[in-house]
Amino acid sequence: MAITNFALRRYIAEIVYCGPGLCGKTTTLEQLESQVAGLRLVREDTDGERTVFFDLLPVVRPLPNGWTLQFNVKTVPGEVPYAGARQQNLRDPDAVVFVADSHYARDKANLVALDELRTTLERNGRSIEEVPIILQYNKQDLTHILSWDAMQEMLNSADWPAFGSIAHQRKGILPPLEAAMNAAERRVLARVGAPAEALT
Ligand SMILES: Nc1nc2c(ncn2[C@@H]2O[C@H](COP(=O)(O)OP(=O)(O)OP(=O)(O)O)[C@@H](O)[C@H]2O)c(=O)[nH]1
Ligand SMILES: [Mg+2]
Repeated sequence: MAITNFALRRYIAEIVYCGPGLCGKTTTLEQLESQVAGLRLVREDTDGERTVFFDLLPVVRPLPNGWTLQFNVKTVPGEVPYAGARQQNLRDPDAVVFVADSHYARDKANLVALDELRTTLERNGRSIEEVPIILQYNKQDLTHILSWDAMQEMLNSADWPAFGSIAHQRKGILPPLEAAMNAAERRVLARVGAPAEALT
């Protein structure tokens, strides 16, 4: 949700990581935290290793006009019982990274999660077509994975930007975040009617 804080000269954008349970959303944020200096991951309620409400990683990017853009990068729990938390955390995202599990046995789980993302956004009065979506095909290190083409055919009829990753090895996790940040930045600056120099 785009917010403008005039006192801090800061815009705040929200990037939400979705995907089926155990696909690697929290691992992605944990590894991003250890990769980029100054980032601090906040874990809001966990059940063992499972996310119950959300994980939050604030990332700040300077803008040319002296303002800053803060991205609140969040994961939502992927497990079926936590639909309420997903609904709350997906009220008005500026970009979504959909993390898919590349293991061949998780094909249905990916489809169910993507379908639920679509209906959750709709219940919140948003259409998936109006939200920038980035796909992150995680667990590329596993032996029994679906091919890139099979993943694309299954999940990407909309031709969203797609990246492969091995989150626990810190591989491939920056490009999806960068793509989401760039999309969210364009969207936020357009929505808040930022001064022209902020867009240069
Ligand atoms: N082999 C492999 N394992 C991974 C990868 N990424 C994450 N994992 C493992 O998958 C398990 C689940 O990862 P999490 O990051 O907790 O998954 P999550 O998507 O946050 O799960 P929920 O919060 O329950 O929705 C952990 O044991 C991770 O170490 C990967 O790229 N390859
Ligand atoms: Mg998690």
